[in-house]
Amino acid sequence: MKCEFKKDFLWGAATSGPQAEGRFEKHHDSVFDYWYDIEPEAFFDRVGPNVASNFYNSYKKDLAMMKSIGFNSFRTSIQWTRLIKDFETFEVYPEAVKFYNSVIDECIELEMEPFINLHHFDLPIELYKKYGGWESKHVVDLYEGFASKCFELFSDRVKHWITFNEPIVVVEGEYLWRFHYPKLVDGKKAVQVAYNLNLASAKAINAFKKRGYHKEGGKIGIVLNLTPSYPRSNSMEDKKAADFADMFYNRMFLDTAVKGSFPKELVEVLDKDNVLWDSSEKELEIIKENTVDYLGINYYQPRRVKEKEKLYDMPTWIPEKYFDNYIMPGRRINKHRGWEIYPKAIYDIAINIRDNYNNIPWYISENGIGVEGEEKFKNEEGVIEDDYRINFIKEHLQFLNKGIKEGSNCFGYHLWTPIDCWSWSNAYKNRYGFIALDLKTQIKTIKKSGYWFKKLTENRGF
Ligand code: BGP
Repeated sequence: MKCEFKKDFLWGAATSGPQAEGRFEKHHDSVFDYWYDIEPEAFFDRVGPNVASNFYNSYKKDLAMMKSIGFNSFRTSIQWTRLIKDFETFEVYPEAVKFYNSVIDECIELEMEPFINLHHFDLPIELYKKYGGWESKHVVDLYEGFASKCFELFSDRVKHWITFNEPIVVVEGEYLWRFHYPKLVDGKKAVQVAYNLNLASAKAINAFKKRGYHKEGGKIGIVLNLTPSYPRSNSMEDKKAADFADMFYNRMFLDTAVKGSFPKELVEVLDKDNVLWDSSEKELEIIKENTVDYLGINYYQPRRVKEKEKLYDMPTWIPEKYFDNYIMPGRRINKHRGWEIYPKAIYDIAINIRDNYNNIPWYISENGIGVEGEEKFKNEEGVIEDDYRINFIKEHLQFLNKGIKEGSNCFGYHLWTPIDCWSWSNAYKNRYGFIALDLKTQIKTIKKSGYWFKKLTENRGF
């Protein structure tokens, strides 16, 4: 059966400022810049974000390469730590404005719709040190100021804005599971951070609305990494456990973004456990009134869940008090990243959005497979033959297509990522791109999947 997509479907890929640009001419550090400076051994091969894929210097060539493999859209992010000179007054660095203007203009010139994200885990370290970062409502207001400055500077040309990429990762990485600096385990703070991130997104949307950018054709959304939660069995206990995981890891952001309120049952549990966030009527009203125009969904892996079996003996509150993760026998796995491959979940997401989230417009903002040691697949012409990536994309597109045919309002598909880029602590271990990067020489070469993608976009399917 032909897997065909509509004419105006968006095709492309996503990266982020901190993972692509490099730290060239950047005067402030993000939490990741700082973490690398103080603990380089935490990063694969001790490679940090200093050069990344050199997008700051090579964006013109890079964007042209992306165009050459069929992109009609592209996502990156504006780094708070590059643009803003003074975090309290929102004074900007003129050279940063020039850089982002030029990236945006280049995208438009090449007819690639720019999707611009405002936060990809890259909080300024100063704001963590001074105020506790996302634990602080003052930082929420500073973020709103930064977002407003971006709208003011670029919204004449940028029509697709994104407030946050994967806010739940800030909560789990920094406050629960210790995979991002400051690597805390603190349930109470985690929950407050989740609330503050929701509030920050709503405040940015409010600012966008108030200044009338919608009238100029602008749209604002959020990018969430959804991990559909599947219970081990149909038992009541397993299902209840999966529901809780879904509530905490997905709906805590999804419900607020689309419906303007937190899942009631989640609030009750957090309250009962004495970890509920500090909130005010006024803030909850802002969250209620400022929902998104569209969603970006990053989909990599499902979450398999079973009822709590292990004794809960954590010194602090964690959501895993109510469920255990379940290693399903026979699951398909990407051994390089340790993530399960389960393409059908993309269909389940499509139907969930159709049925439970007002069929809001959405797109796949990330999907992809990170593979280590791809050079060994190089053919005589020097092209990496990444057939596994082509197959991975095809399988996911088939399920996406089925969801669209059944009425889900999905308008695009972006791969993670256009050009192999730097990852948060895996650095350049696993490669995700359509375009390979030679880290030493910074030479960029289109992979087989890139050539294949061009054909896919020309045929609008396969
Ligand atoms: C997503 C992030 C990306 C990217 C991707 C791949 O969660 O939004 O920034 O890094 O995952 O994951 P990783 O780089 O950890 O392999």
